[in-house]
Amino acid sequence: MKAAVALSALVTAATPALAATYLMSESFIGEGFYDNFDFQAIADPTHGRVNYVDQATAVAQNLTYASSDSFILRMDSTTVLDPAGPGRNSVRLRSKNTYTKHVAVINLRHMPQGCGTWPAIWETLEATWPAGGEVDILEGVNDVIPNAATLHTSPGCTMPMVREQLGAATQPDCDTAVNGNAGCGVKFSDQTSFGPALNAQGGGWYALERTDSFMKVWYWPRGSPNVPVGIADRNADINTDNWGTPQAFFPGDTCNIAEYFDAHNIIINLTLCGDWAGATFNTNGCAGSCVDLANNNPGAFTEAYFDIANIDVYTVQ
Ligand SMILES: *[C@@H]1O[C@H](CO)[C@@H](O)[C@H](O)[C@H]1NC(C)=O
Ligand SMILES: CC(=O)N[C@H]1CO[C@H](CO)[C@@H](O)[C@@H]1O
Repeated sequence: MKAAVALSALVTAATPALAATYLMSESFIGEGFYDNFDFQAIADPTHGRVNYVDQATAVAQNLTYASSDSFILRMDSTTVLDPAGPGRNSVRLRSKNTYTKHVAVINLRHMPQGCGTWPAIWETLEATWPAGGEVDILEGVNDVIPNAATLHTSPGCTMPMVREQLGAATQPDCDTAVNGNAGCGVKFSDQTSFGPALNAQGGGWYALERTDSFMKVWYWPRGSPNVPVGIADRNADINTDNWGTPQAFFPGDTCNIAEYFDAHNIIINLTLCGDWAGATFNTNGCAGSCVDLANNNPGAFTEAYFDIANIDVYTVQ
């Protein structure tokens, strides 16, 4: 194994022509989220105990809040719900723009935590799902660590189980019709990549690089000595070749990335219970009923919020 790693390092060093330099094309900070994302007041497709509200409601109830250096997105944590009525108010945002080849850097200070919560930052084109593919950058339920990054596709896109990444592949087939839409996931090696541990250290950075021949997802904890040059300073240009081994690497050898993935929106959503968080609530160590908690214990959701410092999008220009 050691020889193989050394060889690939040599190959990389010998091919500077492939250097992946990107320029910042968009940057979302504070109020910028209102200009560049739509609020989706839709029924939760995953049957969660939430009620996605529109922008006016979110602002009026302070479920979203923008300052000069922060954007907060949370679910309601004060209301006891009528069990026969709609779910807990929450927010689902979708970027106005779509992206193909790009790098998205997400600087998170805090992510939603708590039993029953199911937060996600991901990319897809909902109109053509699953034909246009789905890339989950940050997703999980019930505070279970670590984070997993996952692709979901139409039939015919697979990943080798062993590849050059820090995380561990969970299964090879990205097809949504296989294994109950588990997708071809990669569990991160860093246990601080999700939930309370992420929040305790002040968050960190997630980055997705999408090209026509591969995807990579990196994660760097706040304060890590490995945060690449240009990330914390938000440089106008970045070179992903200098970022080291990613947590998740999705090569294109047995999955034609350009064919399986359309131009994607960035989506940020926060649901409760439902198809995943509800189904695994007890096995994930949460007591009682997820829906009872969601209805009757608003105080259980005071930590169920994203605090996003910025999302920067880089493209090849
Ligand atoms: C809205 O939320 C922000 C961020 O959590 C907080 O600083 C502010 O005080 C809240 N405003 C109101 C009116 O509660
Ligand atoms: C409720 C909701 O919109 N859930 C979506 C959140 O994000 C994941 C992707 O990680 C989707 O699969 C869910 O449908």
